[in-house]
Amino acid sequence: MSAVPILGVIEGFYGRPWTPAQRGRLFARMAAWGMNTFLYAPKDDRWHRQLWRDPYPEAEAEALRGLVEDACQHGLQFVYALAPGLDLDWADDGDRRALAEKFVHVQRLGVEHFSLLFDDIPYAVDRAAQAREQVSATHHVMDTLWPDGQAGLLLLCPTEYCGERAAPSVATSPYLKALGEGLRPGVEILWTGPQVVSTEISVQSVREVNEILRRPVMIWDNLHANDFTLHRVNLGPYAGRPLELRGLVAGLLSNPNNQLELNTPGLFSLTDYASGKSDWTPEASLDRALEVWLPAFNTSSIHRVSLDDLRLVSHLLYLPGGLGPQAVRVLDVARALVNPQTGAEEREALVRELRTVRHRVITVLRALEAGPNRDLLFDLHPYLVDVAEELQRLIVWASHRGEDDPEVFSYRGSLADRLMTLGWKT
Ligand code: GDL
Repeated sequence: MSAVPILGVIEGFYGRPWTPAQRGRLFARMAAWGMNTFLYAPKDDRWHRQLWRDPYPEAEAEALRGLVEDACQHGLQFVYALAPGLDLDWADDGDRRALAEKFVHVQRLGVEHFSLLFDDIPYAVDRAAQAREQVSATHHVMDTLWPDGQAGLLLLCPTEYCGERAAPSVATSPYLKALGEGLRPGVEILWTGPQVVSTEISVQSVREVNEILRRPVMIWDNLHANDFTLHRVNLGPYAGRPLELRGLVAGLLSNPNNQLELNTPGLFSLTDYASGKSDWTPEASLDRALEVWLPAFNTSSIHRVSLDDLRLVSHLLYLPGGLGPQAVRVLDVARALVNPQTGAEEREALVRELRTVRHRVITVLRALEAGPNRDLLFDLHPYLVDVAEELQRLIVWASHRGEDDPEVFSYRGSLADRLMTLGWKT
C-alpha cells in the first residue's frame, strides 16, 4: 500500500515524445506496480507548448482520446498538461479565451484531470505579479472546466519550481508567497526539490516550501531524467529521499529517462519506496527492481544474463549524483592503470579485472541482440557500447605499454565531452 496518495509518471521531458505503443506498455507496468497517475506533458508535443492555443488536429485528437481511454482501462488517472507560458498574454482577452477553449477541447476528448505548466519560461520583472496572473489563469481554467466546483485534479507547475529558482530564497520568495496565498486549496503545486535535478530532497526543504505554498507540494522528480545530456542514462534506484518525506507531500511523480525501456529500475524502485517499510534501502530496492527487469533480458536461448550482470550494468549507468559502487571500482582500477607508478604485475591483474567487467557488459549486449526485445536493445545499446568501447581502448593500451603504442587514444568524444573535462564547478 502506497504511503503517498498520488504516485506515477510524468512524460515531461524535452525530445521525441513516447509513442502510443510505448505509453501502452508503460501503463501496464504502472498498473502492475501500483502507480495511479500519468501526467501527459511532453515538451515537444507542439500542441502542448508551442501551439498551445490550437486544438489538436483530427488525427492527433483521436490519438489523445485513445490514450486517455488506455490509461483509464489500466485504472490510471490521466492528467493533461498545457504549457502556455512562453507567450501567454494575460491582459489579452483573446488569449484568455484561447486558454479556456483549449482546455474544453481536451476535456471533450475524455480528459478529467488537468495541469498548467509555467516552467522554463522567462521571469517577469515583478515576479509576484507574474504569480498572481498564473493564479488567475488557473482559476479561470477551473471555473470553465468545472462550473459546479472542482471535479478533478488541477496541478500547477510554477515558474520557480525548485529551490535554486526561488528568488531570493524559498522562504522569502514573493513569487511563491503570492502563489501560496492566491491559489485555491484544491490546486496541487509541482516542485522538483532544491535543484532541477535534485540528488537529494530533505525533509526540512519540503517543510519549508510547504509552508510558503500553504499545502504539501507534489514532487515532480527529475532524478532519473536524462533529456539534458547524451552522456548518461539513469539505471539506479530511487534514492536520496528519506522515507519521512512520503508523509509531507501530496504525491510523487517521476519524469524519467527518455528511453522508455530503461525506466524499470527507477520507476519500480519509486513504487517500492512509496510502500517501503522502515528498513527500506535504495540498494535492496534496486535488487528487487532488477529482478522484475531481468526476464526482459533473457528472451534468447543463446546468452543468459544473471542478476549480477544486470546489477553491474545498473551500477555503471547509475544516478546523476554519483556512480554505482561497481562503477566506482572500475574507475579506481582505470586510474591505477594509467598511473605510471603501477607495477607490471599489478597492471596485469587490473587489466584482467577490466576484461571481466567488459565481458559481462558484452554478454548483456549479446543477449539483447539475439532476442526479440528490440525496443530494449535499441534503448540500451548506445550506453553499453560506449562503456565497452572505452574499456576496450584502455585494456588495449594498458596491455601494449612499453611496446609500440597502438593508436587507441585518438580523441573520439565531442566538443561537449571536452567541455565536461574542464573541471570547473558551479
Ligand atoms: C526541467 C523541465 C523538464 C525537463 C527537466 C530535465 C521541470 C519542471 N521542467 O526543468 O521538462 O525534463 O528539467 O531536463 O522539471
